[in-house]
Amino acid sequence: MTQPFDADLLDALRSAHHIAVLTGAGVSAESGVPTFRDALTGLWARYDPAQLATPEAFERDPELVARWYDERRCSVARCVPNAGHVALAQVQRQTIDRGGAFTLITQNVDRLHQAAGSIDVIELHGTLWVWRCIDCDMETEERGPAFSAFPSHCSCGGLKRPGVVWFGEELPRHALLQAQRAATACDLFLSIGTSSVVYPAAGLIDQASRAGARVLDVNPQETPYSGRATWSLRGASGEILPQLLSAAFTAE
Ligand code: BJW
Ligand code: ZN
Repeated sequence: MTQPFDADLLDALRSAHHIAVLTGAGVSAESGVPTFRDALTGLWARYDPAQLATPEAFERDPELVARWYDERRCSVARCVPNAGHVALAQVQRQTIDRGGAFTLITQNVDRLHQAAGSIDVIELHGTLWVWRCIDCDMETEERGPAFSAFPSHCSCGGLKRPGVVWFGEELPRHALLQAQRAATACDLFLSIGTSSVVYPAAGLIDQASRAGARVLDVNPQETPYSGRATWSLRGASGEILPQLLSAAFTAE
């Protein structure tokens, strides 16, 4: 059943000059991609994801960390975008078609937004699909089957690591700058499916709000920002976003 949405929210979706969106792992949950904090199941259950997603973990045990990321890469390869990804791609097209600006910023490493048709996606935490040699920095797109050796090696002999951003590492500067510009320039900011605890990404919500944007938070759980959002919708993004779109664009 479609829930009633605040008329101001529907109006903001239809008329905002610049919509910026920050997504997190929750957006991909309904595609079967485990959220970051739920990514360790089965044989991996005894590890803490925050301990594996560090350069120190890779230095200490490159085989273990490379295996974890390669398993996640192969599992994401079997996933397809869900209705939440598709809805965000639609809002982007609609906003651009009416002459507005739209910026999609993601913390996700699965590229399901791009698979759903979103364009110019800003990837703050890199991607599982590109691996990089720790010696010569050569990047390779890895779309094939599971690696046969862990860690795999570059032609120069160096170890290949996933092209994601680990705790303690700097985010890609250009991507972060673009994201911060959008957060401070937009008049509507959507925070979707993120626990909002990992910085600097989580800080974008406050930056947008301080710069005057109205903020929508969509998450089945409370987040540190829910109380400060202009609108807070509790539920799965794959259900709420299509309903929101249909309410905004078919009830005019
Ligand atoms: C649904 C749903 C459904 C479920 N629908 N929703 C300031 C203050 C405090 C600490 C720091 C700070 N600045 C920096 C730090 C340190 C650190 C940090 O933030 N630590 C905190 C944990 C305390 N940050 C960093 O280290 C960053 N680097 C940095 O700042 O560098 C500075 C520097 C400058 C110059 C030189 C050198 C350094 C790097 C952060 C990198 C984060 N990387 C990861 C791993 C990527 C690879 C991988 O996937 O393994 O990115 S960590 C992990 O968290 C991943 C995610 O992108 C990120 C965010 O998680 P996300 O997306 O929010 O997922 P979850 O699982 O946490 O939450 C899912 C949500 O979905 C939940 O809320 C559910 O309820 C919801 N959900 N189903 C909608 N159907
Ligand atoms: Zn190399």
